[in-house]
Amino acid sequence: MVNLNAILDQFVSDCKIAPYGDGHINDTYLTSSRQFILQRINTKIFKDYEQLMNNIDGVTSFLKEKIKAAGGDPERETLTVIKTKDGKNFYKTEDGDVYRLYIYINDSVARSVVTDPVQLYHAGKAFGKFQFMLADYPAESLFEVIPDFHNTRKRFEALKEAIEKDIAGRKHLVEKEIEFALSQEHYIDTVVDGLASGEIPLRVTHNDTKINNVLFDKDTEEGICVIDLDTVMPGSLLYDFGDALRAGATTGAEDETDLSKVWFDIYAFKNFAKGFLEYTNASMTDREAELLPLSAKLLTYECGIRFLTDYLNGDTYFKIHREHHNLDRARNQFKLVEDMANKESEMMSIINQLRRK
Ligand code: ADP
Ligand code: GN1
Ligand code: MG
Repeated sequence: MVNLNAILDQFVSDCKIAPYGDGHINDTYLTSSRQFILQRINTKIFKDYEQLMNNIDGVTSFLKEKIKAAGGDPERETLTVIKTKDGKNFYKTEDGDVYRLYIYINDSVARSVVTDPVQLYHAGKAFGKFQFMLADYPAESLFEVIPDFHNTRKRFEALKEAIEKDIAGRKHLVEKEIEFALSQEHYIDTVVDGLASGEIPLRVTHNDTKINNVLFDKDTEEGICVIDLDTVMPGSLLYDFGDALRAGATTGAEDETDLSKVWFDIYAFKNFAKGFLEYTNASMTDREAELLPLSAKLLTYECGIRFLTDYLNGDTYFKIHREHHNLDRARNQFKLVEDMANKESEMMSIINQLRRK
Protein backbone atom coordinates (compact mmCIF):
# COMPACT_ATOMS: atom_id res chain seq x y z
CA MET A 1 0.00 0.00 0.00
CA VAL A 2 1.46 3.35 -1.05
CA ASN A 3 1.78 5.85 1.77
CA LEU A 4 0.43 8.98 0.10
CA ASN A 5 0.90 11.07 3.23
CA ALA A 6 4.61 10.28 3.24
CA ILE A 7 4.76 11.37 -0.41
CA LEU A 8 2.85 14.57 0.34
CA ASP A 9 5.35 15.23 3.14
CA GLN A 10 8.13 15.45 0.53
CA PHE A 11 6.49 18.66 -0.72
CA VAL A 12 4.70 20.20 2.27
CA SER A 13 3.67 19.33 5.79
CA ASP A 14 -0.07 18.93 5.42
CA CYS A 15 -2.61 16.42 6.62
CA LYS A 16 -4.61 13.74 4.84
CA ILE A 17 -5.56 13.33 1.23
CA ALA A 18 -8.41 11.70 -0.71
CA PRO A 19 -9.01 10.80 -4.39
CA TYR A 20 -10.43 13.68 -6.41
CA GLY A 21 -11.81 14.58 -9.87
CA ASP A 22 -12.61 12.33 -12.79
CA GLY A 23 -9.74 12.59 -15.24
CA HIS A 24 -8.98 9.55 -17.41
CA ILE A 25 -5.20 9.70 -17.15
CA ASN A 26 -3.51 10.70 -13.87
CA ASP A 27 -4.37 9.80 -10.26
CA THR A 28 -5.53 12.97 -8.54
CA TYR A 29 -5.89 13.64 -4.79
CA LEU A 30 -7.04 16.65 -2.77
CA THR A 31 -5.50 17.43 0.61
CA SER A 32 -7.93 17.72 3.49
CA SER A 33 -6.83 21.31 4.08
CA ARG A 34 -8.13 21.92 0.50
CA GLN A 35 -4.89 23.70 -0.26
CA PHE A 36 -3.19 21.29 -2.63
CA ILE A 37 -3.76 18.81 -5.44
CA LEU A 38 -1.37 15.84 -5.41
CA GLN A 39 -1.10 13.95 -8.69
CA ARG A 40 0.54 10.70 -9.60
CA ILE A 41 1.66 11.28 -13.16
CA ASN A 42 0.76 8.46 -15.51
CA THR A 43 4.30 7.54 -16.53
CA LYS A 44 3.11 4.77 -18.82
CA ILE A 45 1.76 7.56 -21.00
CA PHE A 46 4.12 10.38 -20.04
CA LYS A 47 7.40 8.50 -20.18
CA ASP A 48 9.60 11.59 -20.11
CA TYR A 49 8.04 13.15 -17.02
CA GLU A 50 11.06 15.44 -16.46
CA GLN A 51 10.55 17.15 -19.82
CA LEU A 52 6.80 17.17 -19.18
CA MET A 53 7.30 19.01 -15.90
CA ASN A 54 9.72 21.43 -17.59
CA ASN A 55 7.01 22.21 -20.17
CA ILE A 56 4.51 22.88 -17.39
CA ASP A 57 7.00 25.03 -15.45
CA GLY A 58 7.76 27.03 -18.58
CA VAL A 59 4.17 27.55 -19.62
CA THR A 60 2.84 28.41 -16.16
CA SER A 61 5.71 30.85 -15.43
CA PHE A 62 5.04 32.56 -18.76
CA LEU A 63 1.29 32.74 -18.09
CA LYS A 64 1.87 34.09 -14.58
CA GLU A 65 3.78 37.08 -15.99
CA LYS A 66 0.94 37.84 -18.42
CA ILE A 67 -1.70 37.43 -15.73
CA LYS A 68 0.19 39.75 -13.36
CA ALA A 69 0.63 42.34 -16.12
CA ALA A 70 -3.13 42.28 -16.70
CA GLY A 71 -3.78 42.80 -12.96
CA GLY A 72 -5.02 39.21 -12.43
CA ASP A 73 -4.26 36.65 -9.73
CA PRO A 74 -1.39 34.41 -10.91
CA GLU A 75 -2.17 31.74 -8.33
CA ARG A 76 -5.79 31.44 -9.37
CA GLU A 77 -5.74 31.97 -13.11
CA THR A 78 -3.16 29.33 -13.90
CA LEU A 79 -1.66 26.31 -12.18
CA THR A 80 1.11 26.73 -9.61
CA VAL A 81 3.64 23.91 -9.32
CA ILE A 82 4.85 23.43 -5.73
CA LYS A 83 8.42 22.20 -5.49
CA THR A 84 9.54 19.41 -3.17
CA LYS A 85 11.36 20.41 -0.02
CA ASP A 86 14.60 19.80 -1.90
CA GLY A 87 13.62 22.00 -4.81
CA LYS A 88 12.40 19.61 -7.51
CA ASN A 89 9.17 19.91 -9.51
CA PHE A 90 8.28 16.23 -8.98
CA TYR A 91 8.99 13.48 -6.50
CA LYS A 92 9.91 9.96 -7.51
CA THR A 93 9.25 7.16 -5.01
CA GLU A 94 11.45 4.11 -4.53
CA ASP A 95 8.87 2.15 -6.57
CA GLY A 96 9.34 4.55 -9.49
CA ASP A 97 6.00 6.36 -9.13
CA VAL A 98 6.17 10.07 -9.95
CA TYR A 99 4.12 12.71 -8.12
CA ARG A 100 3.63 16.46 -8.46
CA LEU A 101 1.84 19.02 -6.33
CA TYR A 102 -0.30 21.98 -7.44
CA ILE A 103 -2.10 24.70 -5.54
CA TYR A 104 -5.78 23.77 -5.33
CA ILE A 105 -7.89 26.43 -7.04
CA ASN A 106 -10.41 27.26 -4.35
CA ASP A 107 -14.06 28.17 -4.82
CA SER A 108 -14.05 26.59 -8.24
CA VAL A 109 -15.92 23.77 -9.92
CA ALA A 110 -14.91 21.35 -12.64
CA ARG A 111 -17.78 19.96 -14.70
CA SER A 112 -17.84 16.77 -16.70
CA VAL A 113 -21.26 17.66 -18.08
CA VAL A 114 -22.53 21.11 -18.97
CA THR A 115 -25.68 22.02 -17.08
CA ASP A 116 -26.32 25.39 -18.74
CA PRO A 117 -25.12 26.46 -22.23
CA VAL A 118 -23.80 29.72 -20.79
CA GLN A 119 -21.09 27.62 -19.14
CA LEU A 120 -19.81 26.94 -22.63
CA TYR A 121 -19.56 30.64 -23.37
CA HIS A 122 -17.28 30.93 -20.34
CA ALA A 123 -15.34 27.81 -21.33
CA GLY A 124 -14.91 29.26 -24.83
CA LYS A 125 -13.53 32.47 -23.36
CA ALA A 126 -11.17 30.56 -21.06
CA PHE A 127 -9.73 28.35 -23.81
CA GLY A 128 -9.64 31.25 -26.28
CA LYS A 129 -7.78 33.38 -23.76
CA PHE A 130 -5.37 30.52 -23.01
CA GLN A 131 -4.54 30.30 -26.71
CA PHE A 132 -4.30 34.08 -27.01
CA MET A 133 -1.93 34.39 -24.05
CA LEU A 134 0.36 31.70 -25.42
CA ALA A 135 0.47 33.18 -28.94
CA ASP A 136 4.02 34.47 -28.39
CA TYR A 137 5.26 31.52 -26.32
CA PRO A 138 8.47 30.07 -27.80
CA ALA A 139 7.03 26.94 -29.36
CA GLU A 140 10.47 25.48 -30.09
CA SER A 141 11.16 25.28 -26.32
CA LEU A 142 8.28 22.84 -25.83
CA PHE A 143 9.03 19.15 -25.65
CA GLU A 144 6.59 17.08 -27.73
CA VAL A 145 5.14 15.07 -24.86
CA ILE A 146 3.03 12.71 -26.97
CA PRO A 147 4.14 12.82 -30.60
CA ASP A 148 1.31 12.77 -33.14
CA PHE A 149 -1.25 13.27 -30.39
CA HIS A 150 -3.86 14.64 -32.79
CA ASN A 151 -2.61 12.98 -35.94
CA THR A 152 -5.95 11.48 -36.92
CA ARG A 153 -4.38 9.42 -39.72
CA LYS A 154 -2.05 7.74 -37.21
CA ARG A 155 -4.98 7.19 -34.84
CA PHE A 156 -6.83 5.59 -37.74
CA GLU A 157 -3.86 3.32 -38.48
CA ALA A 158 -3.68 2.38 -34.79
CA LEU A 159 -7.34 1.38 -34.95
CA LYS A 160 -6.73 -0.76 -38.02
CA GLU A 161 -3.83 -2.47 -36.26
CA ALA A 162 -5.98 -3.12 -33.19
CA ILE A 163 -8.70 -4.63 -35.41
CA GLU A 164 -6.17 -6.86 -37.12
CA LYS A 165 -4.54 -8.08 -33.90
CA ASP A 166 -7.77 -8.32 -31.90
CA ILE A 167 -5.68 -8.84 -28.76
CA ALA A 168 -8.62 -8.83 -26.34
CA GLY A 169 -10.83 -11.01 -28.58
CA ARG A 170 -13.51 -8.31 -28.72
CA LYS A 171 -13.63 -7.62 -32.45
CA HIS A 172 -16.78 -9.68 -32.98
CA LEU A 173 -18.58 -7.44 -30.46
CA VAL A 174 -17.91 -4.24 -32.39
CA GLU A 175 -18.41 -4.99 -36.09
CA LYS A 176 -20.92 -2.13 -36.47
CA GLU A 177 -18.67 0.40 -34.73
CA ILE A 178 -15.69 -0.68 -36.83
CA GLU A 179 -17.73 -0.26 -40.00
CA PHE A 180 -18.74 3.24 -38.97
CA ALA A 181 -15.19 4.19 -37.99
CA LEU A 182 -13.74 3.02 -41.30
CA SER A 183 -16.46 4.82 -43.28
CA GLN A 184 -15.25 8.23 -42.06
CA GLU A 185 -11.79 8.08 -43.61
CA HIS A 186 -12.49 10.76 -46.25
CA TYR A 187 -12.01 13.76 -43.92
CA ILE A 188 -9.45 12.54 -41.40
CA ASP A 189 -6.40 14.12 -43.08
CA THR A 190 -7.82 17.63 -43.37
CA VAL A 191 -6.02 19.26 -40.43
CA VAL A 192 -2.87 17.14 -40.51
CA ASP A 193 -2.38 17.87 -44.23
CA GLY A 194 -3.20 21.54 -43.73
CA LEU A 195 -0.53 21.83 -41.03
CA ALA A 196 2.02 19.99 -43.16
CA SER A 197 1.45 22.23 -46.19
CA GLY A 198 1.44 25.42 -44.11
CA GLU A 199 -2.18 26.13 -45.06
CA ILE A 200 -3.05 25.95 -41.35
CA PRO A 201 -0.71 27.78 -38.92
CA LEU A 202 1.07 25.85 -36.20
CA ARG A 203 0.33 27.40 -32.79
CA VAL A 204 0.95 26.57 -29.14
CA THR A 205 -2.19 24.72 -28.14
CA HIS A 206 -3.60 22.92 -25.11
CA ASN A 207 -4.70 19.80 -27.00
CA ASP A 208 -7.00 18.44 -24.27
CA THR A 209 -9.74 21.04 -23.99
CA LYS A 210 -12.21 18.72 -22.34
CA ILE A 211 -14.81 20.63 -20.39
CA ASN A 212 -13.50 19.39 -17.02
CA ASN A 213 -10.08 20.80 -17.84
CA VAL A 214 -11.33 24.31 -17.15
CA LEU A 215 -12.26 25.41 -13.65
CA PHE A 216 -15.25 27.72 -13.27
CA ASP A 217 -15.82 30.20 -10.47
CA LYS A 218 -18.44 28.59 -8.25
CA ASP A 219 -20.42 31.83 -7.91
CA THR A 220 -20.02 33.75 -11.18
CA GLU A 221 -19.60 30.80 -13.62
CA GLU A 222 -16.61 32.63 -15.19
CA GLY A 223 -13.89 30.30 -16.47
CA ILE A 224 -11.06 30.95 -14.05
CA CYS A 225 -8.28 28.59 -14.90
CA VAL A 226 -7.34 26.15 -17.66
CA ILE A 227 -5.79 23.06 -16.08
CA ASP A 228 -4.39 19.68 -17.19
CA LEU A 229 -1.42 21.16 -19.01
CA ASP A 230 0.25 17.81 -19.80
CA THR A 231 -0.42 18.05 -23.51
CA VAL A 232 0.49 21.68 -24.18
CA MET A 233 2.41 21.33 -27.44
CA PRO A 234 2.58 22.90 -30.88
CA GLY A 235 -0.68 22.09 -32.68
CA SER A 236 -3.67 23.63 -34.37
CA LEU A 237 -6.28 26.00 -32.99
CA LEU A 238 -8.73 23.55 -34.54
CA TYR A 239 -7.71 20.87 -32.05
CA ASP A 240 -8.64 23.06 -29.10
CA PHE A 241 -11.85 24.29 -30.66
CA GLY A 242 -13.02 20.87 -31.85
CA ASP A 243 -12.18 18.92 -28.73
CA ALA A 244 -13.94 21.39 -26.45
CA LEU A 245 -17.16 20.98 -28.45
CA ARG A 246 -16.83 17.24 -28.43
CA ALA A 247 -16.85 17.29 -24.67
CA GLY A 248 -19.05 20.31 -24.01
CA ALA A 249 -21.66 20.70 -26.73
CA THR A 250 -23.39 17.45 -25.99
CA THR A 251 -26.62 16.72 -24.18
CA GLY A 252 -25.24 13.63 -22.42
CA ALA A 253 -22.19 12.56 -20.46
CA GLU A 254 -19.27 11.14 -22.43
CA ASP A 255 -20.18 7.64 -21.27
CA GLU A 256 -23.99 7.96 -21.45
CA THR A 257 -25.27 4.63 -22.77
CA ASP A 258 -28.79 5.78 -23.61
CA LEU A 259 -27.94 7.28 -26.98
CA SER A 260 -31.41 8.78 -27.38
CA LYS A 261 -30.15 11.31 -24.82
CA VAL A 262 -26.98 12.17 -26.74
CA TRP A 263 -27.20 15.00 -29.28
CA PHE A 264 -24.93 17.73 -30.51
CA ASP A 265 -26.22 20.95 -28.98
CA ILE A 266 -25.98 23.71 -31.57
CA TYR A 267 -26.89 26.37 -29.02
CA ALA A 268 -23.97 25.25 -26.86
CA PHE A 269 -21.79 25.38 -29.99
CA LYS A 270 -22.84 28.97 -30.57
CA ASN A 271 -22.03 29.88 -26.99
CA PHE A 272 -18.62 28.28 -27.08
CA ALA A 273 -17.74 29.79 -30.46
CA LYS A 274 -18.78 33.24 -29.26
CA GLY A 275 -16.48 33.05 -26.22
CA PHE A 276 -13.58 31.47 -28.10
CA LEU A 277 -13.71 33.97 -30.96
CA GLU A 278 -13.69 36.91 -28.57
CA TYR A 279 -10.02 36.12 -28.08
CA THR A 280 -9.05 34.40 -31.31
CA ASN A 281 -11.03 36.00 -34.14
CA ALA A 282 -8.45 38.68 -34.88
CA SER A 283 -5.60 36.24 -35.42
CA MET A 284 -7.65 33.42 -36.92
CA THR A 285 -7.11 32.83 -40.62
CA ASP A 286 -10.03 32.36 -43.02
CA ARG A 287 -9.00 28.75 -43.57
CA GLU A 288 -9.07 28.04 -39.84
CA ALA A 289 -12.49 29.66 -39.56
CA GLU A 290 -13.78 27.63 -42.46
CA LEU A 291 -12.68 24.42 -40.77
CA LEU A 292 -14.14 25.14 -37.32
CA PRO A 293 -17.33 23.10 -37.95
CA LEU A 294 -15.35 20.18 -39.33
CA SER A 295 -12.98 20.32 -36.34
CA ALA A 296 -15.82 19.49 -33.94
CA LYS A 297 -16.69 16.38 -35.94
CA LEU A 298 -13.05 15.45 -36.55
CA LEU A 299 -11.96 15.66 -32.92
CA THR A 300 -15.05 13.80 -31.76
CA TYR A 301 -14.37 11.10 -34.32
CA GLU A 302 -10.72 10.92 -33.30
CA CYS A 303 -11.63 10.49 -29.65
CA GLY A 304 -14.22 7.87 -30.59
CA ILE A 305 -11.67 5.77 -32.47
CA ARG A 306 -9.20 6.15 -29.59
CA PHE A 307 -11.82 4.69 -27.22
CA LEU A 308 -12.62 1.92 -29.70
CA THR A 309 -8.93 1.12 -30.20
CA ASP A 310 -8.40 0.95 -26.44
CA TYR A 311 -11.41 -1.35 -26.12
CA LEU A 312 -9.98 -3.66 -28.77
CA ASN A 313 -6.57 -3.53 -27.07
CA GLY A 314 -8.03 -4.58 -23.71
CA ASP A 315 -8.35 -1.16 -21.97
CA THR A 316 -4.73 -0.25 -21.49
CA TYR A 317 -4.83 3.55 -21.96
CA PHE A 318 -7.94 5.25 -20.54
CA LYS A 319 -9.06 4.56 -16.98
CA ILE A 320 -12.26 2.54 -16.99
CA HIS A 321 -14.82 2.04 -14.23
CA ARG A 322 -16.88 -0.77 -15.75
CA GLU A 323 -16.34 -3.63 -18.19
CA HIS A 324 -17.39 -2.11 -21.51
CA HIS A 325 -16.71 1.49 -20.54
CA ASN A 326 -14.51 2.30 -23.53
CA LEU A 327 -17.05 0.80 -25.91
CA ASP A 328 -19.83 2.87 -24.34
CA ARG A 329 -17.66 5.96 -24.77
CA ALA A 330 -16.89 5.11 -28.41
CA ARG A 331 -20.56 4.57 -29.29
CA ASN A 332 -21.43 7.83 -27.61
CA GLN A 333 -18.81 9.77 -29.60
CA PHE A 334 -19.92 8.16 -32.88
CA LYS A 335 -23.52 9.18 -32.21
CA LEU A 336 -22.29 12.75 -31.80
CA VAL A 337 -20.24 12.55 -35.01
CA GLU A 338 -23.36 11.61 -36.95
CA ASP A 339 -25.35 14.43 -35.44
CA MET A 340 -22.55 16.95 -36.02
CA ALA A 341 -22.37 15.93 -39.68
CA ASN A 342 -26.04 16.88 -40.04
CA LYS A 343 -25.41 20.27 -38.45
CA GLU A 344 -22.22 21.37 -40.22
CA SER A 345 -23.87 24.02 -42.38
CA GLU A 346 -25.73 25.43 -39.39
CA MET A 347 -22.40 25.65 -37.55
CA MET A 348 -20.85 27.45 -40.53
CA SER A 349 -23.57 30.11 -40.56
CA ILE A 350 -22.96 30.76 -36.87
CA ILE A 351 -19.22 31.13 -37.45
CA ASN A 352 -19.74 33.43 -40.41
CA GLN A 353 -22.02 35.64 -38.33
CA LEU A 354 -19.56 35.77 -35.44
CA ARG A 355 -16.64 36.51 -37.80
CA ARG A 356 -18.44 39.52 -39.28
CA LYS A 357 -19.05 41.19 -35.93
P1 ADP B 1 -6.25 13.99 -15.82
O1 ADP B 1 -5.07 14.17 -16.72
O2 ADP B 1 -6.33 12.66 -15.21
O3 ADP B 1 -7.51 14.41 -16.51
P2 ADP B 1 -6.40 16.56 -14.43
O4 ADP B 1 -5.14 17.35 -14.26
O5 ADP B 1 -7.35 17.03 -15.45
O6 ADP B 1 -6.01 15.02 -14.62
O7 ADP B 1 -7.14 16.53 -13.01
C1 ADP B 1 -8.30 15.76 -12.80
C2 ADP B 1 -9.37 16.62 -12.13
O8 ADP B 1 -8.87 17.10 -10.86
C3 ADP B 1 -9.77 17.86 -12.91
O9 ADP B 1 -10.77 17.59 -13.86
C4 ADP B 1 -10.27 18.76 -11.79
O10 ADP B 1 -11.57 18.39 -11.37
C5 ADP B 1 -9.33 18.43 -10.62
N1 ADP B 1 -8.16 19.33 -10.52
C6 ADP B 1 -6.94 19.13 -11.06
N2 ADP B 1 -6.09 20.12 -10.73
C7 ADP B 1 -6.79 20.98 -9.97
C8 ADP B 1 -6.45 22.20 -9.28
N3 ADP B 1 -5.23 22.73 -9.32
N4 ADP B 1 -7.43 22.82 -8.56
C9 ADP B 1 -8.69 22.29 -8.49
N5 ADP B 1 -9.05 21.13 -9.10
C10 ADP B 1 -8.12 20.48 -9.82
C1 GN1 C 1 -8.12 12.21 -21.63
O1 GN1 C 1 -6.80 13.53 -19.10
P1 GN1 C 1 -8.23 13.80 -19.49
O2 GN1 C 1 -9.20 12.90 -18.83
O3 GN1 C 1 -8.49 15.27 -19.30
C2 GN1 C 1 -7.17 12.26 -22.83
C3 GN1 C 1 -7.79 13.17 -23.90
C4 GN1 C 1 -9.15 12.61 -24.32
C5 GN1 C 1 -10.03 12.50 -23.07
C6 GN1 C 1 -11.35 11.84 -23.39
C7 GN1 C 1 -3.46 12.73 -22.32
O4 GN1 C 1 -8.27 13.50 -21.09
O5 GN1 C 1 -6.94 13.20 -25.04
O6 GN1 C 1 -9.76 13.44 -25.27
O7 GN1 C 1 -9.37 11.72 -22.04
N1 GN1 C 1 -5.87 12.78 -22.41
C8 GN1 C 1 -4.74 12.17 -22.83
O8 GN1 C 1 -12.20 12.00 -22.32
O9 GN1 C 1 -4.73 11.21 -23.60
MG1 MG D 1 -8.11 16.23 -17.25
